[in-house]
Amino acid sequence: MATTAFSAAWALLLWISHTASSARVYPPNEVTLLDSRTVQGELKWVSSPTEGGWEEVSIMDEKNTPIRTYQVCNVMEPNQNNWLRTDWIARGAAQRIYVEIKFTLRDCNSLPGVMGTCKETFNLYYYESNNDKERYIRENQFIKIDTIAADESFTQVDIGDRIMKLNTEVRDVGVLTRKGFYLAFQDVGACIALVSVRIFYKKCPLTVRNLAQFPDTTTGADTSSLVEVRGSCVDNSEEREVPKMYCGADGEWLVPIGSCLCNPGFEERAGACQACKIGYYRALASDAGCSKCPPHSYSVREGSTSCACDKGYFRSETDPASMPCTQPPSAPQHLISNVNETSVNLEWSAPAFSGGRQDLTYNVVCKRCGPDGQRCEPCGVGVHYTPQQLSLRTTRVSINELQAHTNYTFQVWAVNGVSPQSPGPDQAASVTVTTNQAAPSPVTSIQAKDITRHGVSLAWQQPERPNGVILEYEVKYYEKDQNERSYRIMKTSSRSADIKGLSPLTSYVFHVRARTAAGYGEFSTPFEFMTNSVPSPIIGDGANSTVLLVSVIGSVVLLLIFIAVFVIGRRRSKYSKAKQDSDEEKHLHPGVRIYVDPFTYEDPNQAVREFAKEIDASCIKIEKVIGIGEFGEVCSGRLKMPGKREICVAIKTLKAGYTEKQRRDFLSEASIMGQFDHPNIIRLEGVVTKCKPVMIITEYMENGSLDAFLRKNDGRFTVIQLVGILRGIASGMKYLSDMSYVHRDLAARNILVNSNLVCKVSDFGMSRVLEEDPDAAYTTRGGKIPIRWTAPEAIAYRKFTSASDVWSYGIVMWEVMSYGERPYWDMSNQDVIKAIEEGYRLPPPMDCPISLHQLMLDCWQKERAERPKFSQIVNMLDKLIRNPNTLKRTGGEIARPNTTLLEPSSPEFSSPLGTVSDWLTAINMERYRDNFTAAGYTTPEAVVHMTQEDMTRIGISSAAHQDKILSSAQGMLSQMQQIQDRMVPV
Ligand code: ACK
Repeated sequence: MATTAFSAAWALLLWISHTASSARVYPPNEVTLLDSRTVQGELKWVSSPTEGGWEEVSIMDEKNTPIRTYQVCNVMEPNQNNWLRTDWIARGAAQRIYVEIKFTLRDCNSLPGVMGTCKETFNLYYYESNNDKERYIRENQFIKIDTIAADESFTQVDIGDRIMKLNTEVRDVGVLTRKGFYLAFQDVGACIALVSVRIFYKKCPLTVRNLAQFPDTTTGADTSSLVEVRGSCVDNSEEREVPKMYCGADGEWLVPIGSCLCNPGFEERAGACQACKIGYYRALASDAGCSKCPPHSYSVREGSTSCACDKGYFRSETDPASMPCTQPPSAPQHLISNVNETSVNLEWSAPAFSGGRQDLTYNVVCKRCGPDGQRCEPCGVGVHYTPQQLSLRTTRVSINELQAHTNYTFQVWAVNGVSPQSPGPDQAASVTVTTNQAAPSPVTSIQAKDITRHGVSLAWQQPERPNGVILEYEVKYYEKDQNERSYRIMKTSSRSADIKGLSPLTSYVFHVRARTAAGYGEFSTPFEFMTNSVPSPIIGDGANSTVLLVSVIGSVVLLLIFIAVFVIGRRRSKYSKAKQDSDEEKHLHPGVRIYVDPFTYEDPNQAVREFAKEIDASCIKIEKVIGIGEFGEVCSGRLKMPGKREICVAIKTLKAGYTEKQRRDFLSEASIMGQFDHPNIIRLEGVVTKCKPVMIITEYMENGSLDAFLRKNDGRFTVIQLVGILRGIASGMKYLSDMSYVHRDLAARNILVNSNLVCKVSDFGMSRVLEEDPDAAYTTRGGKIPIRWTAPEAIAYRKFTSASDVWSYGIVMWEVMSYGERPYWDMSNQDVIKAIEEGYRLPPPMDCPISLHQLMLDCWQKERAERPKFSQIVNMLDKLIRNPNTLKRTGGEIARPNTTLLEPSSPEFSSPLGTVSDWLTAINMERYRDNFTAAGYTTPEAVVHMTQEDMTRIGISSAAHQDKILSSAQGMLSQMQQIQDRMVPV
């Protein structure tokens, strides 16, 4: 047909000019299924009608490559219906396909005489099929994709101006389900040239993000669907968090999540993990990148995860890889010794070379040598080191309880974290000393035999450390009422003495001391008893003074009553010796000095001279104020006594304008402190009284008071560390109670803590105790008392004893275990007194082992005689430290309670949440564990309902033990009920 041929010729002319230079490069996120321009040879698509409709026309581009096009231009004839159908196109992985058609289309207005017949659109169809060779597809089987119009049509004038007229239209179709499809173009009377047809689908192309590789991923069927893809870590990397991304419908990756990290020894470079270079390392996947080997270390291969130490340098197991390699320290320097009878003080200075580390400590080795200084052997366990023998952080140690007149060699070893790795000899300084002659230690264990109206036979043990041959013993005795104003002396070479000529029914005090060539030892602690009213002795060997007192009354009936009371008392009390009053306790500890109240001195200055060393003010350097005390500022500073090392000290000052009474009260603390010598009591260095300001100098405690220290370190310590703190305080308090000193204001705020976590009891001021303490409140009797820390009998009628100190100690335990919480929180003092009176006690702090809370409850027994002694508390804590399993069981978290949440006091309280075994251990009845298990009582719920008969039935015959277990079970039951009551119904 003439019109068609004409039209096609100029349509193609235009197309070649436009597309000649276009290259066949597709976007990376498109996968082409068909491109008509790349087909070699004829396309041979199916035209209908076969004649006069779509016609395949080959043309050449400028590179002489043949291109296939289809044209139709029946614009002058009405009712055109020309179909062109492609070959079968395999769908592949695609679910949604895109059809890109490039075509030219003639503007009907530019053609004369075609009005009514010329069209400017064509239709696009598809048909899905699994059959790649459909021969005949009916028109109505095709599904219409769209009617396509030209964005640009052209006229004769346009051609002349060479204006680009090629149209590009893209349509998409989904969801495809069959293996392939056919496309069809329907012409209804337009003048069209199909220049190219490209069919493609979209994918998200392979990519690497955050060191994870994501594969080629075909987009979803829907235009809005996202396909979730999991990435895999690139070589030499590992997953930190699962890497994921989403493939969007347009072939873009979206929302990267998670990542991979390069393995140790590798670092990220250009999206890959590359090995660290020689001389570099990377220890952890979380480290930033490869780092240069730290000083004194090297790496010899690529990809190192650590650097080896240079020869002669080491790293401890806990040193991080980034730390330089270090060396053991050199020997301590300037080791000097100072012999004091059978004690030796060693002092030294730090090694010249620390090895490059901060964890320097010292170990002391003691060897006892023969008279010629040869044949040395280890000193063994009898020797006592202060503060300790091993892992010393200080540069001094005091070694006590050595043998007199003996040669010793001491070595002080400097060690640090790499000493164990170093093959070379350790570095030590050594010194050889000879101990001096020393007087014997005090006589202990005095016993009275054959007490009569006028006499007594005494016997005693040889002193623990005689330090030589005992030449004789001296017995000093006097009537108790007379004090030491008039006393008598008796000497004997044996370990007994018959004392005669005493007055009947009179209390006497005896002291015994031993003498060697070195002189007299100290007198024993006082031994007291009363003479009889009957002429003949009635009590035999080992009688104690309390029982003797009863014998004096001479009433057998009374004696029996006493014994009965005593026995019942023992059965009721867990702490068997607790029956004695604190005043009596000192008799159980012969060998311990008794504290002297400085206010009993007529001239209190005399007490200061006796118990406190006067220090020259020029030896003291005040550095800074650390607090305000009742009498003036408290400072820290340095003390340098002639011939001694400089030490850090705390300095309490007496402010100017003081009265004589204030001066006396201020210095009374020094007179009291100066009498004490114990590692858990703050040590007095001395006083300055000869010039102003008057000062009290004590050892410096780096961590200040315990309550503030605990609050600052909330939750940072292990239970064992906390029990260690409590053990120290209990040991200091045992010492004070052995000396018959009653503290009256034991509280965490009055405990000081040094840099080694050692706790020391402080604050011994006599007036201060009740006047200055901010926690002390006036009672109805007018005195000031720290109510929350004080035992009920001390609040009610001022009965302050070591047993009331034990109550306060229980409160300190609670403060320690709760990291400095205020006892009884914000309850008023009146409410506290009332709650205690009604039998309520503080509950266990959070995570507090039940064994410790049990000990607190014991300290808070209403009857003071039922409370444990400090010696028993120390033993109990030692036992807990030795068996840490007993500290594992806690009662769980108890929230900050109101009054109703305080525990009702139960002598054998135990948490209902524990096992039967734990409970038995907590109440010291673990011996019956098997009886309970065998009888099937395996849960606390079963135990709480047991009766006395049940106890007998399972083989617990002791009435005392039955009582104890039943009362504890009762406590458990009430605890269970309380916990149920506390629960909020949901
Ligand atoms: O809690 P702190 O730091 O510890 O504040 C008070 C303050 O002085 C007033 O008493 C501190 N303090 C008292 N004695 C000593 C001492 N020996 N070593 C260190 N600090 C002390 C106490």
